[in-house]
Amino acid sequence: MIVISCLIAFFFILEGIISFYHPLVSNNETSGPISFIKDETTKFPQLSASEWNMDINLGKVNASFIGEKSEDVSGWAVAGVGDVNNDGYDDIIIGATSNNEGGENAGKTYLIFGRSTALWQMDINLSEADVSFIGEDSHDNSGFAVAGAGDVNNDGYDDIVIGASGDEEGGNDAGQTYLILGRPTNQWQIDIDLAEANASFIGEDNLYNSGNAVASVGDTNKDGFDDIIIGARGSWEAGSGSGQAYLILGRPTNQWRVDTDLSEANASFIGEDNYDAAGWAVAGAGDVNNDGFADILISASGDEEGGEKAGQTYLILPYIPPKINITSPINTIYRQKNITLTYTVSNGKITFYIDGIRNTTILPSGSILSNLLDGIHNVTLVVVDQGENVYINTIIFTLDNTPPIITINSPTPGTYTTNIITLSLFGGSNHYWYYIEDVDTTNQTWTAITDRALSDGIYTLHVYGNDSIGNEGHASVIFSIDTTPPNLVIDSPLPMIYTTNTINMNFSGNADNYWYYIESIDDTNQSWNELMNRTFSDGTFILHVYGNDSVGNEAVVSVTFTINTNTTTNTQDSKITTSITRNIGGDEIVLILSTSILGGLSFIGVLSLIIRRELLKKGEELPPDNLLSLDE
Ligand SMILES: [Ca+2]
Ligand SMILES: [Ca+2]
Ligand SMILES: [Ca+2]
Ligand SMILES: [Ca+2]
Repeated sequence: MIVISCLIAFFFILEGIISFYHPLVSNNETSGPISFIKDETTKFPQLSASEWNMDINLGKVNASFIGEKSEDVSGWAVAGVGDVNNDGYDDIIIGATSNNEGGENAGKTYLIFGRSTALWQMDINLSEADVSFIGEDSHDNSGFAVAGAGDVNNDGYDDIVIGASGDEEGGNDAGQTYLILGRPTNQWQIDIDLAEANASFIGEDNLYNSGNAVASVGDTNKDGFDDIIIGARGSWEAGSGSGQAYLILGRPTNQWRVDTDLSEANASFIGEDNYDAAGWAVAGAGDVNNDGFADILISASGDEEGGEKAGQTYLILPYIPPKINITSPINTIYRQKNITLTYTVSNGKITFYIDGIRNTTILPSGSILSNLLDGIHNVTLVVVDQGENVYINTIIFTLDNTPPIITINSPTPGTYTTNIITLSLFGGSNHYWYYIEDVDTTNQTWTAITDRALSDGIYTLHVYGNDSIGNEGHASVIFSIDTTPPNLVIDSPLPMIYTTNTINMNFSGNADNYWYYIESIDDTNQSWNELMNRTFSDGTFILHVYGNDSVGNEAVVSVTFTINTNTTTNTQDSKITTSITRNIGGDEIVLILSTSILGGLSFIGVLSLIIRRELLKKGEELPPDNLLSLDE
């Protein structure tokens, strides 16, 4: 190693370079003798940042840029401007505020593109800059302040801001600031007139000196566009020389304009007192409170709160409160099981609560809330931003997938013996309609009490109802109408004269139940069964037989018969009257059979027919006077 060190020292001495750099050394230390590499195109290899030391001679650094002419004052302001041609190399800018090419002290600004180490060199004349911008008019002092603008139009190319604090478009020394948007390498050129800038901002009034300081402040409002700040140290808006600084928010390319008056800036900050010179220096502060919003630094070097020209520097912490906007669900009643959750959130960390219970997973906007039961629900989204500001948004909504319950009070299942049927309901619906199968061909409008006239038959009534959001309920009932009384036939006794005392009581027909009574004998109705015999003494009897069907329709028939066991009497000429009654169409039809019995079975008949329009009453004798004799 001693030998190697000696060789290194010897080499350095030969080059006249003593101490502040070392030659590139092959890192393949096992491959034999150390070799020294000297790049012929770069006189000075890159400086080693691991061996910084004091008093490095600027004449021995990597590159330098020399003003074009006397009194140019090049380098009055310098800045890195990021990568304005998006070639991967950051670029630099140099202001020569007193350059005269655009007029006396119009100023000029030079842009030098970044490049690989080997391509930098010392003593480059600024006339060889890649790009240059010339002040518009005499005394503009363009290049008094220069800065990278960040990416104000968010196109991937970094942008440039150049201050010309002596510009007079807005008044004597009102100042103007120019924005140059980044672009591909082949679209840059030298000697661009600043009048061709992509945007410019003109000082509000005389002596404002706007553009005396310019800076990118990053993205203060988190809209993706970097923002810039412009100082106007001479502004007298808040008093003579109070100073002012303007914030210009980034925006899309097509929204930038030249000659925008700074009174149209997005925001401005004015000095507290006369001669504060607020805006003397402006800068992006980074994010000093780590809330994600870029912060702003503005100095007022003339401020006197701490004594004459003690100065004061202001820090501004921009901030947009977090906000959640829930667009679905909304405060309404849903007739569905699944609800889509959609929302927007400005910034911050979201926590979900569904019906008051924290949801452990983050539900992205567009998620489906499923398995919700009918009822009232709420969704709460809480967002907390980096600055621990909290915003809460709660939406209450209702699910109702339950159809209304409809209860048909009338008719009830069963058989009715009336042709007028009352329809009535109990239910919670807003709107009902109904139809009766095989009767109604269209839906019928429901009214509170609806009477329907129906003939005998079997019916199915369907009732529908819906609630206010359209859930539809249905109920039905089957009922029948039977108003027809049963047919009754008295098979025995017949309307005749019996010569025996015991008579079989035999009825038939389609009645479900039969009962009877015999006038003047039975005090009460008699139950009847088949094969039932009754014994009579001689005489004439009136039998009334009743029957009904299962639903209670009742019919009655009667017969008058005679018991005569005295055969001697039969030889006498006697007149015996029997009758049989039928109920036909509501009229009582009575057949009267009058017989004259002469000598045993000989028979002379007289038939009488009477029609009466009133019902026979039980136990009432047939008045002979009422008989209409049809004696021939
Ligand atoms: Ca570049
Ligand atoms: Ca840009
Ligand atoms: Ca912005
Ligand atoms: Ca901040």
